[in-house]
Amino acid sequence: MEGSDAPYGSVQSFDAGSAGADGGARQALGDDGVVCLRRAFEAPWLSIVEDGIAAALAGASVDLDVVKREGDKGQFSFSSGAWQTVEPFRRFILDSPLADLVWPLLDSSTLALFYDFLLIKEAHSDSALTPWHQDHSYYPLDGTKVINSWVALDHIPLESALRFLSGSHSSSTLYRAVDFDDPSAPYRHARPELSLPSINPDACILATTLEPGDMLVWWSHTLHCAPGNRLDRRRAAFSVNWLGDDVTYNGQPALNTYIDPLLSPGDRVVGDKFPLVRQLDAVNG
Ligand SMILES: O=C(O)CCC(=O)C(=O)O
Repeated sequence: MEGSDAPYGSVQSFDAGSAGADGGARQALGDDGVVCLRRAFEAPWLSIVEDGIAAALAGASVDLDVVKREGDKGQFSFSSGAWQTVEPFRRFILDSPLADLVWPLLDSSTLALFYDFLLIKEAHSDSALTPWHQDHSYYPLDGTKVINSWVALDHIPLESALRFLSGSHSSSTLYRAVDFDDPSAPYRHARPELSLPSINPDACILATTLEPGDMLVWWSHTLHCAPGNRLDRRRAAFSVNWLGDDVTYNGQPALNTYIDPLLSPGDRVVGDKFPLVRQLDAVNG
């Protein structure tokens, strides 16, 4: 384990390549709801992601948003579920060490790809903040084995780093989804019966500085947020979301990225859109 990230608590960090990292990292993810795997990807894999970004921004991603908020010099671009049309993203997701780094953390007999998410906060996209939320609030899913693996593509100092409410995954309480564009407006698929997240100012908030290739992994019930990018340079990440063996479709309204019309409530979330990428075989499992 490494580092100190005052004034926040530190996200527990492990060297992705060191033998035995899995046990400690899994424990940290279980305790805190988030863990950091340092040096998870070397430059050649990051360069493949950059090829994917160039292709996505040039039109290969069918779900790309580019937003420039009033008063900001820089744009905020994000894209979801691009792996099916952006070949370098598909290669990174399916051929890099990613799946084998993530699977042991999920404690699941299977690993299915849910979707990828690209986030680019250009220099001085100051107001492109991400409000406190749980990823799970946006998903039409029951179950708890849903994780986000978020790979830093740039040096990310604390001031523009993600923040996590330590242990907030543990009760599996689901909070109401908030609208990222305007957190004071209702999100279109929000469930009004759920409470909005509210963060105690004395709570233990975890954060850490990242280098390109470091990867944060968190549960879909972990509350987190991020500031806008006030830096003079890009702050980008490519994240991939994964499903384990206790996840089923529940039919709640959600964005197309998270829905497969072939699924019915109660179904396992696996198919062409959400492919199974790892499975324990019956003999060794
Ligand atoms: O990187 C960010 O600014 C926000 C990422 C995030 O909250 C997410 O992917 O769920």
